[in-house]
Amino acid sequence: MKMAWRWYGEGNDSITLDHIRQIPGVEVIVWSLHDKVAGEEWEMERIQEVVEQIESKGFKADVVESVNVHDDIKIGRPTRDKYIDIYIDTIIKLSKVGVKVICYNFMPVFDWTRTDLYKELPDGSTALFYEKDAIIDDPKEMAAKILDGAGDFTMPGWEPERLAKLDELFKAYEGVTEEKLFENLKYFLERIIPVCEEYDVKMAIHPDDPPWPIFGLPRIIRSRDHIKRFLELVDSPYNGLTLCTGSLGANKLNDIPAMIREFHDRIHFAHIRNVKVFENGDFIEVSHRGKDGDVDVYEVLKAYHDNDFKGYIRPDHGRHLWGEEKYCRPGYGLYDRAMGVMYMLGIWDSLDKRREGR
Ligand code: CS2
Ligand code: MN
Repeated sequence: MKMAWRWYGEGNDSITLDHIRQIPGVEVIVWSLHDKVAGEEWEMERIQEVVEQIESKGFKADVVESVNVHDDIKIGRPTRDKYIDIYIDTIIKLSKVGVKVICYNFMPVFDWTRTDLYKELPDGSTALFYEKDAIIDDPKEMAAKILDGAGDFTMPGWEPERLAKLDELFKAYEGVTEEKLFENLKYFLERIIPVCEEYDVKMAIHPDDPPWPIFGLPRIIRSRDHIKRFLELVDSPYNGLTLCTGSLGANKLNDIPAMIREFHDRIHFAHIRNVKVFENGDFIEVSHRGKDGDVDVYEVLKAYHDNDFKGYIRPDHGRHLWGEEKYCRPGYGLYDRAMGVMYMLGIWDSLDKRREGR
């Protein structure tokens, strides 16, 4: 296992590489060119600049999250080939600077969706919250609410440029059923995976968050059966998973340790996040400690450890603590995620010792 940390880049994250250096055990920085919208070309100079920043502080830049997929690819429009060519160009460039894993998602229109970015927990901290009844059926209104709540930060997947064209996008998705979305994903994978094999870059799809359809749009990476079907679309180790316990964990029917035991050889990147799911289906993100929520983080890590997991692990969202919500990105503060790293390393180290029979 290699411990990783998501960093939004210089001038785009209140947390610096020097902060991250002081968190024990973090070896890899998960990065991206966050100003790039889906379908835009990534210039080699920009890529090299970030990789140099990361490496100059002693980290590896092995994981990119995300290279976003243009909606035309998800919709299956004729223009998709042009965008797939650009995607392939980015994969090849990233391989040249030593990137090993690319995380992406295939959610129509939106990335993760929440109704409140700063919901107060009983201990006074705040966290991302999803209230089923507060999902506004009109996605435009919902988007405005999310962007308003995010303050000055842009939210990945909720870029204002894209949202300005929301009506048009929703129209284009008419007729894109779950079946069609699977077909379009297969088309995309059949073109990119041979390139990934040649250049040794593993693709790792992120599950849908929340793991059910919203705004009438289909979502296809959300349960064991959906994931199995996905892996069979192109049966190559390069067609793999980012297994996010927070996304899948919002549906209590998902047995995440069992999924890890079944799919571990196709999991390249593990996102560890804990969520507390309420009776009515609402959920809130909580500390990484298993007892604080409904994700049994110990069993999750044990499933990886038992299978000698060699991929990357990062703490996913955390709560905002000690006033940091004033300046950190929603879900991406320093303190709770740093504690999450230590909690995970504590479990991992003790599993190592147990294996040695100590
Ligand atoms: C991330 C996702 O913040 C998060 O929950 O795990 O936004 C993730 O980066 C994307 O879905 C991957 O494309
Ligand atoms: Mn995640």
